[in-house]
Amino acid sequence: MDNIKIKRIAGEFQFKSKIASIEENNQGNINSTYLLVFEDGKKYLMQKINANVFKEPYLVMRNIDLITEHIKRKLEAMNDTKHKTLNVIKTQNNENMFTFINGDGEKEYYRVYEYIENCISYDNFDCCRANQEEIAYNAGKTFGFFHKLLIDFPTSMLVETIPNFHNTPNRFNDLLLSIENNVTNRAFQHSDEIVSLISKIKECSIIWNSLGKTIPIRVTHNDTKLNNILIDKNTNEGIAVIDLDTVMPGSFLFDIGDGIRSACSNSFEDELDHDKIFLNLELTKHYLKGYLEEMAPYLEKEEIAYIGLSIKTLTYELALRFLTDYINGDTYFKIKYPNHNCDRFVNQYTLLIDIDKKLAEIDAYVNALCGLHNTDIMTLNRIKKDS
Ligand code: GN1
Ligand code: MG
Repeated sequence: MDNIKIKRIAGEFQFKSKIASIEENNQGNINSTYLLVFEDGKKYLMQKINANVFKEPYLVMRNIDLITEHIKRKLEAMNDTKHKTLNVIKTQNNENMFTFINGDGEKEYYRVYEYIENCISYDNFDCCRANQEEIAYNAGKTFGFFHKLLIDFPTSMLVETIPNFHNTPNRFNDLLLSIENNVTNRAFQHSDEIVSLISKIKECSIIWNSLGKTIPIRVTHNDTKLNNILIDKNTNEGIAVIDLDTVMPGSFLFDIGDGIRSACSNSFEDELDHDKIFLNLELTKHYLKGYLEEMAPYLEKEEIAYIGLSIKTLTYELALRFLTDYINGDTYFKIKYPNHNCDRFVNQYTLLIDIDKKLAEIDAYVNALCGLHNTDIMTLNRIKKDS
């Protein structure tokens, strides 16, 4: 998007100063993000919401308003000035989003957040080799704290802005449909892997099929990539959870599984060197320790029991999604080169095979940790009795 258009749209928001510089941020696979620096030194992030993915952007913003207000109230009550949440800048009309009608008569949706200073976000631990373990622990702790802050928020107040987002059996059906349609003639490039994916669907449907039954419905983030945490540059602590577009009713397991898949993989999501693609077990343990220190007392037995499986399931699901998008002709995820989705699929598939080999050790670690940190006697006793 050109700078003239960005400035024209920024003019719709309640800014007091003039834009000094504009820089595009390429981290996300869905929305487009621009860092705006103003002449008075203040910084903001302007985002164009991907309306192909988020069909009802106003409802996304409504969810975000509700949960950020809740988080602010909670932090205030706790006298917590360290943690932060997103702050939406209003438009001149006092709305939380601006709708722009482009030359083709289509609606484009823009919003602005205050920039949170002194923080950094990492795509994965490869970017912070020096203190990986500390950051893994802090990343788990940050999402755990996020869950804890929202534990009393009524799930019924949130709209499911992308229905079935983590419905793994549905994602599997989408893959089958893409193969059937085969619009790009790419469907049979990965037949062996597809056969293997078919063999895993039963196990990877357990969490979804238990949701609302043995697994409680919670308020969840649903996109817990490592780069969705802002980390304090000096202390390495997690300061804020960002990218709140997919906060919806879900399972904590979606967030734990996706968080570890993203953060504790040894490689970026499009790395193709097989030797580099594996789950780092040590980092996984640090991540889990951080998460469970915050959340163990609040988890149901079934949630604890499926933590290992959630890492496998969420990796499986993303492998399905990348492959489906590749076969469909790259209509969902932003790509940087023609085979990008294919490479992302191969990466997640390779990671999935590695995770499978490590599940027993992860489960044993989780069980040991929950015994140690579960301070809620009732929950602890129930876990012991049932296991
Ligand atoms: C997308 O926008 P971003 O990059 O944070 C996607 C996630 C995927 C992720 C994979 C709304 O997240 O579900 O796990 O890419 N978000 C949406 O990199 O589909
Ligand atoms: Mg996102």
